[in-house]
Amino acid sequence: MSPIELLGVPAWTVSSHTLARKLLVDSRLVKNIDAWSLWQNGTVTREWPLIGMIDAGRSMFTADGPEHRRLRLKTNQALNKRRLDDIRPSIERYTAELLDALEEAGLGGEVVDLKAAFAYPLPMQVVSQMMGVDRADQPMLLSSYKAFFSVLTPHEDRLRILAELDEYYLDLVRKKTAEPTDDLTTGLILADDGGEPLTEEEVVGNLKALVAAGHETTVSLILCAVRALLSNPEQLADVLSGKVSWDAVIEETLRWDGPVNHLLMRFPTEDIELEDFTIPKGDGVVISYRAIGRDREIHGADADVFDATRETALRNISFGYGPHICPGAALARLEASIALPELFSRFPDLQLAIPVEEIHNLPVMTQNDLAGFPVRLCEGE
Ligand code: PLO
Repeated sequence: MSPIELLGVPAWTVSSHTLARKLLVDSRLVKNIDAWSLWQNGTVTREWPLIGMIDAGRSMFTADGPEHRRLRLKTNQALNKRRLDDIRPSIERYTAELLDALEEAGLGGEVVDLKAAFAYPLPMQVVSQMMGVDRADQPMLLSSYKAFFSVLTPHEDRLRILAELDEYYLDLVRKKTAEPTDDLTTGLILADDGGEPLTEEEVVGNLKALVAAGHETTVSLILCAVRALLSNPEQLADVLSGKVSWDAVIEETLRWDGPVNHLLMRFPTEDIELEDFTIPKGDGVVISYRAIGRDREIHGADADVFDATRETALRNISFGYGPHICPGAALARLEASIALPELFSRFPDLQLAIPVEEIHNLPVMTQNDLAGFPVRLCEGE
């Protein structure tokens, strides 16, 4: 537990695996921003650049307890194993289409951006299909979220983008209410299991959360796995020969270089006494997943090394833990487990076009977002 400052706002960070697991099942920590004293007393306002990460509307992302269960039920059902089997062929098709286009662009040994041409569009295509978002709207959604996450975006633009997204999702919900189709948005609208139906605001909130979380994070998972393998050729060889599984690569990437650096925020509804410290009621608590993945107590003295054969990789909690554990974890793993082997089976000689240290992150505080990923598809002359 350490004090941090988030663009001028004080909070606590949790970087220990064991403590995070303890706090993430503690019902005294809630996600509702109204439990935050700095929000209650007006110190933090809508003018704070990170406000959109916390004041995200009523949804499964911001509710707790029985309300949270009610808000999450449909999403859990839509993302279960059987439903994911249905979506697998689409993921395979999108992957193949993008790889065809990539191959064409990089045919003559030209440098191509693996992010722009492959990792970035793929998860958006998948989540759009699940949610019933038009293909034509995908570029707008991608650029809106890109600007939302960047700390360089002027805050008034960020607030405008969030308002436009709200309007977009409200329109989508009204369209699906008028003309139900076979997608999760319609599923969230229809109460077919006798429970209390979700309100329009709640459907919009869930839709926002699903589209945002469903595309942004998976881009990073795919690219960071490729980066880890290209900078560890002996491990790549073991994967390509079948000695090490793709699942192992995915889990170690989640642990070592996962998509989420920090998750904002939770608030204690009463003082929480830990062994050597008390988290005061109403303070902000950030879970720092990047540091948690490198916790030496769990992963050993070489926790900073990427090792796909590491047994403790399976213990990563990069998708969170407790009631809010990522409902899309299996979908993200499925996407990566299709995208990565397909990419390397098409381009076994894939190589970075710049030194690995020159791959940079975007100026984003909470997410592990790479700016670009220049590669050559085949061995140069
Ligand atoms: C993005 C802005 C939306 O208006 C609301 C929203 C909901 C879910 C959040 C997402 C935002 C940001 C990325 C988050 C996602 C849930 C999981 C994902 C935090 C705030 C992660 C873990 O990165």
